Amino acid sequence: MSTKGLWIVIAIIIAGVVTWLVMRGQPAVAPGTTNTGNVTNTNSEPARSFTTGEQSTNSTSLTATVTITAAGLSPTTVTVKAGARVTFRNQDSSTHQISSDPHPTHTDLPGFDQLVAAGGDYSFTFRQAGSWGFHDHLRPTDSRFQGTVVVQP
Ligand SMILES: [Cu+2]
Repeated sequence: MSTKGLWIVIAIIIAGVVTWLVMRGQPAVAPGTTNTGNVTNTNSEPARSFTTGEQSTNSTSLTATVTITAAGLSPTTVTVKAGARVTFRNQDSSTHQISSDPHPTHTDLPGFDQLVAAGGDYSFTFRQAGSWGFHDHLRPTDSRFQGTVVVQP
């Protein structure tokens, strides 16, 4: 008798958990970010007189790179120290324009605004601490191309 009761309780718990999982799973959008890992190390850019062999493991560093692909920016937020140079590398086959917020005036950080041709890159030095939002001026409503550079003092 008590065994049967126990099974009923277990069945109810399982049903509850399954229901909860299903309800919980509904709004969760399946990650549509397909990271095309076709990063071929083509050293097509001109040699740079920039030979720092060390790689910073700090979360805030003096350099950061944001990669632009057809899927969007990666990463969308970078955190660096004041004076850091952030490079926007366009690995997409179309031109993008990295521009300071707000669109279309780009007045938050004047000068942080440049067309980046396919295969090209754009480096900007962030001297002023703050949280600098930016967007792709050619796709101002596409959130995949909106990001933030957090500059720590
Ligand atoms: Cu704009």
